[in-house]
Amino acid sequence: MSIDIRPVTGLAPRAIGGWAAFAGVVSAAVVLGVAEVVSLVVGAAGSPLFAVGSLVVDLAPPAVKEFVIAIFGTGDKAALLTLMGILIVVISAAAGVLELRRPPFGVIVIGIGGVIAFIAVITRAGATGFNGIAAIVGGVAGVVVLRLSIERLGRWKRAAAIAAAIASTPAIAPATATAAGARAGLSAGPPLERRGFLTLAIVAGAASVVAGTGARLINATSNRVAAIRTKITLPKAAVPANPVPAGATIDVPGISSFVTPNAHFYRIDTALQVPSVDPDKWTLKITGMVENEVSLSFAELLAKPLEEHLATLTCVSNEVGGDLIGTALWLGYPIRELLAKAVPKAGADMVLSTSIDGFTAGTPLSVLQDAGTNAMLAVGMNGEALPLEHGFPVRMVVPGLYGYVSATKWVVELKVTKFSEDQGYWTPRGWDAKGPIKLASRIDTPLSGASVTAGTVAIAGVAWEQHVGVKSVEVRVDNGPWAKATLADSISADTWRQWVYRWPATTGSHKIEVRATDASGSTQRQTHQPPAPNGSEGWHSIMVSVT
Ligand SMILES: Nc1nc2c(c(=O)[nH]1)N[C@H]1C(S)=C(S)[C@@H](COP(=O)(O)O)O[C@H]1N2
Ligand SMILES: [Mo]
Repeated sequence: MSIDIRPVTGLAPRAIGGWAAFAGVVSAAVVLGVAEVVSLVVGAAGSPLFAVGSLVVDLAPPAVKEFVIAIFGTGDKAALLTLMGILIVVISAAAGVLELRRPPFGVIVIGIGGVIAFIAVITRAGATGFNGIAAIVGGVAGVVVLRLSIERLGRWKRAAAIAAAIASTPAIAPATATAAGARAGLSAGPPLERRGFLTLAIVAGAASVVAGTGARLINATSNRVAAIRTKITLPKAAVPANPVPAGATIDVPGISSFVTPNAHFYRIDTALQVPSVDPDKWTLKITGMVENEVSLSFAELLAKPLEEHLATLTCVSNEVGGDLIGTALWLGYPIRELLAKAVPKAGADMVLSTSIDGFTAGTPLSVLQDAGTNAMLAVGMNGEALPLEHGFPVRMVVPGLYGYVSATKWVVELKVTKFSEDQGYWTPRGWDAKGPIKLASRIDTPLSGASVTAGTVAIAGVAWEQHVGVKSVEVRVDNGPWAKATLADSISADTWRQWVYRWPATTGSHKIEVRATDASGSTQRQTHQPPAPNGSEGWHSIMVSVT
């Protein structure tokens, strides 16, 4: 019989307990680190570290709060966080030992920690259930790491016990085993099992600390910018918009609201992480083919006579019937005024706008200079500062052009140039250099596949061709004759128009189609075109069953 016993490694029962405690602390680091990293995607509000702290503050009875403040003074927040840190280490170490001795109670303790983090996150002001995903993913990762590392620790322990037993049997004890150590029960930790445990615990722990710390710094910045944003009071518009008149809206359940609330406004961008731009550090530079380079701070922008305009924004990727469109009340400053200060040179025909995240859009210079086009450097959206994901602190809005060639969010530079020399982000990726919005119409209600009761059914929706305007909308049922829909009043060519057709519905399954005609008299064509390279085309159609 030949047994290979390599040099032994000590593993006393107390050492086992120590390693289990270490695994517990590592799993807590995994919970926090993973949650922090996931928060990069689901929003900084998902970060549990401060959420739990502030939950504790909320729940603490006033007497405790006063006691803590009395003892620690203005250092009370640092004291709270230190105390939390110590508690997390102690409890998670205990969870590790518990998982070794009484599984699955250690895992349960870590799981409860994840649940507390989840509750803390979703109960913070402004947070949503979506932000809570970070705590859930973190909790699951922590539980998995604890379970796996305790299993590996168990394997190491068993292998060490076997090796120790062999080493203490004189007959087969090889010369390499230290007899004293073996007798003390300290011996024999076969390197393979030992390494399996240590690799998992150390790699998981170190990765969580490093990635978690990095993510925490980024989340702290975006939390800080979010806090700055909520404190901004925008100036009143020097040129206010008229309130939306009653005649511009149609009261039919299910129709798109004329102004799209910010929370429901579609979002399209290439940013994995919403850029955090501190307005105090923001500047806009007008560069390129200009007589005078212009530089503008946020305070200078707010000091200008701002204008308010309602405009509908649309994405070129919107499919026929799609929802990548919304209308907002924008507050901003006309870009043509800034260009007039910069004085573009002869030959220039494009403005390449650049976002802080590197995205670019190429917009015809003539559109931005046109006094009849309300191309704006916007700071406000529906009465508040731009939401972070819609370009805070400053973005462009150009009625009549798809977003990809005009609506640069987090904009920091306007370079006056030529289409023959520069390209926006999407142009080399297969989309047209110029993107005027196409005429389109959409049925909002009933939803396709809906079942409705026979009688009068309101078919309603929106139609748009920003900056041109919509003149009429028609509806047809089952390829029958086109019937005129009733249009709401148009408040400007830059916004969509609501329409309704009251249909005498008869039982059965029916196809309903819509088409619009614009102010210049052209009607939407039936032939379907996909979004690339310059916007979708075709009639929106739905099926309904009438009972
Ligand atoms: N920085 C930046 N700005 C951008 C984009 C982007 O990817 N990055 N996408 C554009 C596109 S394609 C559209 S349709 C609009 C969408 O604006 P919204 O997200 O506010 O609706 O933003 C535009 N501005
Ligand atoms: Mo877009």
